[in-house]
Amino acid sequence: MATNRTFTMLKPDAVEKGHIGAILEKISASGFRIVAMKLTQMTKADAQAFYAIHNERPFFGELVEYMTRGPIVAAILEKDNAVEDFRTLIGATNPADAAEGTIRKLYAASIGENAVHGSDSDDNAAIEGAFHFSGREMF
Ligand code: DAT
Ligand code: MG
Repeated sequence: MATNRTFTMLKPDAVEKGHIGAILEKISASGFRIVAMKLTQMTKADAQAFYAIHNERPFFGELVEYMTRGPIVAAILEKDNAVEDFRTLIGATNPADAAEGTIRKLYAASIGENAVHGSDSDDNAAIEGAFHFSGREMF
């Protein structure tokens, strides 16, 4: 059964450039309710585990370096059809291919540093949310 939650990270580049407020404003204006949220920094082991599905890819080392170089904003978001609607809001993985008005089109520099994460399935939304938050941190 489809759930109504997704998981997101505002990645280190978005935090470094001061885009937290603008991105959260866009997320809220698009009808997502914040269920959980914190500023945190992933360790190398965290990033390797979170992105384990990509560990054979040529960009894996760079991805781990990037995701651990500074703080991120981790959040769980609630909305009808949350996973799919949030993927639409963030746009394509490569900002060069992202639709006008999407978060990646507005704020991402490159495919490697693409500003924001969005879960790609309901199962992964639950796994990724639980990776970052305990039950007492979800509201
Ligand atoms: P998404 O974040 O859109 O779900 P993904 O799951 O395929 O994309 O990849 C995870 C992250 O890995 C992505 O946000 C940025 C990085 N990445 C993906 N493809 C890449 C590539 N060809 N070169 C560099 N980094 C890449
Ligand atoms: Mg993905």
